[in-house]
Amino acid sequence: VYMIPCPKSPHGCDVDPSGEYIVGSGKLAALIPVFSFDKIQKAIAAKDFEGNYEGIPVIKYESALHGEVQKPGLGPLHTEFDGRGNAYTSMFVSSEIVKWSIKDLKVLDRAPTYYSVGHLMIPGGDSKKPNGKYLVAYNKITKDRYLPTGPELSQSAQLYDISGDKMQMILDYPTIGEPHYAQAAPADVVKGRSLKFFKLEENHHPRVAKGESEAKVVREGNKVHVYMTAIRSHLTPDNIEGIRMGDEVYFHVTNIEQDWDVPHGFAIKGALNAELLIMPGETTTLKWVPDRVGMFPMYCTDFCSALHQEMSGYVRVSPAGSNVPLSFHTGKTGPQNGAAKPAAAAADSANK
Ligand SMILES: [Cu+2]
Repeated sequence: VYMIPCPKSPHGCDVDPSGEYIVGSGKLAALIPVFSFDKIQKAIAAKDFEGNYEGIPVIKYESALHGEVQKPGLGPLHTEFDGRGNAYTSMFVSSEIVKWSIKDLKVLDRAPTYYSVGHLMIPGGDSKKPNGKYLVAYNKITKDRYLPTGPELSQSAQLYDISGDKMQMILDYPTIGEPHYAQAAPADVVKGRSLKFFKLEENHHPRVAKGESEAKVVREGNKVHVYMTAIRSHLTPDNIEGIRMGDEVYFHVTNIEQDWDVPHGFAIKGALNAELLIMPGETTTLKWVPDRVGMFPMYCTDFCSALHQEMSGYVRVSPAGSNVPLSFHTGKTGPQNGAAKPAAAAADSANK
């Protein structure tokens, strides 16, 4: 490890696409130092140090320096690159984006931001192959920009077209927070590589129910495992009795949909941990420890169709030591003729 001095209070440290130039942005500085990786290597080999800081050698500033961008503005924070030899630095204090040439360190253009830009982003702008067509400025201060909504104001961002010599603002919009190191990529990087759903036949979850006929409720001591399926628009089973105080209930919910964009959710009233969000073909487990006797609604928590609210059911919790047998069924709301045996109930569900 080595250190290099950098004026003043360095904030962002950004490497250009070639890997040779390292931009140090001192947030209180009125210039931007650009260091050279080659020069740093040579300085280390030649032990070109100016002392050490707690045992770490400090490389001489001049020995590591490629050069300084003079009068870029005030308060440089972060730098992104367009892949055409240009760098774009956010200037917090003077509230602008400054475009400069990496090779000769000349300022080429400047565009105001509204106000006080922090991070900025060019798609792939900190990679080896930037897609240098657009730049987004993420601003920290928005006073007077939008309707006054109280002490907290919306943040703002600006989209610039940087394909020409001059930056051109093409969109100005409110955003959330000031996204830090946001990334963007051309759509075709993602398109075609996106999974639409998990194949049910490839689901090897030990508690999967691949169809409603496999749905069941199994007691193992004080642990009750519910093998549940979710499909538009019901849960199977949606009626469970015989859970007792002192039980730990595990809902293993399989979303048996095999279609794109049909996640189901699962929650039960009184669960202290998160609800589930289950992708098509996936099995996910929610642990629930009932804290009182009574009826507890359970329901899908992700809007899945116009009949979304039909995806609900009830669990009855009996007192500890109760002799209410474990039973489950689907789609029946009235009292049953005696307690259905689990196997019979499963067959019953399958026939529906
Ligand atoms: Cu649903």
